[in-house]
Amino acid sequence: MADRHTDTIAAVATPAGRGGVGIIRLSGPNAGAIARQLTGRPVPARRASYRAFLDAGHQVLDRGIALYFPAPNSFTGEDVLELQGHGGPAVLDRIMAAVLAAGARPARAGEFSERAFINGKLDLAQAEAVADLIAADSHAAAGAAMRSLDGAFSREVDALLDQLVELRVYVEAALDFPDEEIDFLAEGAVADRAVALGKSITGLLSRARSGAALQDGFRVVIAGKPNAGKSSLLNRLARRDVAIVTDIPGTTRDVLEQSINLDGLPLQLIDTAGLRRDSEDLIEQEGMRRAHEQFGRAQHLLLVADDREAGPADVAALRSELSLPGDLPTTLLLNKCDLSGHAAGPLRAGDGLRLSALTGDGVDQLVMRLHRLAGLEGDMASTLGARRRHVDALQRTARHVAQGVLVLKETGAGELLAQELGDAQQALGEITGRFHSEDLLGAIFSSFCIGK
Ligand SMILES: Nc1nc2c(ncn2[C@@H]2O[C@H](COP(=O)(O)OP(=O)(O)OP(=O)(O)O)[C@@H](O)[C@H]2O)c(=O)[nH]1
Ligand SMILES: [Mg+2]
Repeated sequence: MADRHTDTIAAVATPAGRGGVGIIRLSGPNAGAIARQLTGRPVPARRASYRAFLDAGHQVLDRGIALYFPAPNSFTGEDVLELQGHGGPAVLDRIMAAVLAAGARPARAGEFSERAFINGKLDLAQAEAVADLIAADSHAAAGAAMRSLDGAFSREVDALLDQLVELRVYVEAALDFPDEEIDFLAEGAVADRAVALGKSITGLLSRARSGAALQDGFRVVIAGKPNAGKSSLLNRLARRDVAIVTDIPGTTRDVLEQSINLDGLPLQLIDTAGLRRDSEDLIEQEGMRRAHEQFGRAQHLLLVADDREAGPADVAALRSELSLPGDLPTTLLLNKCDLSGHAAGPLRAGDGLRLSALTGDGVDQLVMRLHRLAGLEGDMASTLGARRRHVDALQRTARHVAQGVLVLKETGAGELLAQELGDAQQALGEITGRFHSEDLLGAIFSSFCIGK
């Protein structure tokens, strides 16, 4: 366990604004003494005490409930005090001032959760799940965050970590007894175990991806030639008139971003200016430059084309004509099928879709496609709350394991496998914080809000 903190932190834990109740939370060794000072006498452990909250001159600032949770049975693992007063900014300010005058200091963003982590109350993934539960804006995201807060994700990560360590120990032990190394390599059992482990890691990776998609949203940019119907598609998916639609090519000049909840999938949908080569219009040129900027930030591109002008085989040609990035996953949408007379639905060649943004034909299939692309399919009840950080760590873990198997097969060198397994263990351990650096902690907790 890390060194105990010697200072006591305090913050208003309820959101800014007015409400029936406002809560000030304190954590640290002086919480009990501050409770006594503010309420005139000691506050008993784990019992609601109705008290007056006093300043240093014994003036009554508010009356409310004081709750005291002595260490270690508290959220942070330290002595924690909650003062539940009335939820107005001025009254909470005055209580906060009295708390600070009594010796606490204002908490930084995420500092309560950070202390809970340092004191072993939560692992990193659980601490992040606290923030994600609060941030969740769909029932599915809240459910997934709660499962991770309960430790479901961490348990799976830890189980994989145990297997990884076991395999690593086995390999290292074999290396220490070179006489037996030949047998151990020839037998192939190690490679098989590593392959099986790699599969389990990939399985968890795909579930974590779903969780991250639920949490962060799926960022999709809509692009194509002018007048293809990009803004009409945005409006259709958003189910309201977000963007201006006209029959004048070059209607959209700026980048338009819209957060929508697409049947449970949080989507960041970005409409862009139509792309064409020969524009002389400065505003339109700037619009195209901004469109290109969006490609680097998006996870998927919906390439919209007029069904009367383009066909299933034109993706490559459009890509090069419009200078679209080659590495951004892309779905071709042949729009205005009501005018072309083609039936809406999947294209026979390639994985594009035919639809009509005007009539809505084929849009349901696009919605299903987007769910699948975001990794959200099937049973949402078992989705685990996860973040992009976790996805990234699992990807690195899987890569190291796969690389280890490869070098073992190619060179037969157990040392190289051992090295890759060590790196894999390091990457996997970052998720729950079994292995962490101070930088990592700083980056994670500073994104939390104050009072958490
Ligand atoms: N018939 C038909 N018309 C459509 C369809 N989708 C869009 N349109 C029409 O096509 C014209 C252009 O639509 P927009 O949505 O503004 O096209 P855009 O791609 O955003 O155009 P820019 O912003 O200029 O690049 C409008 O008149 C729309 O009503 C469709 O599926 N069927
Ligand atoms: Mg437009």
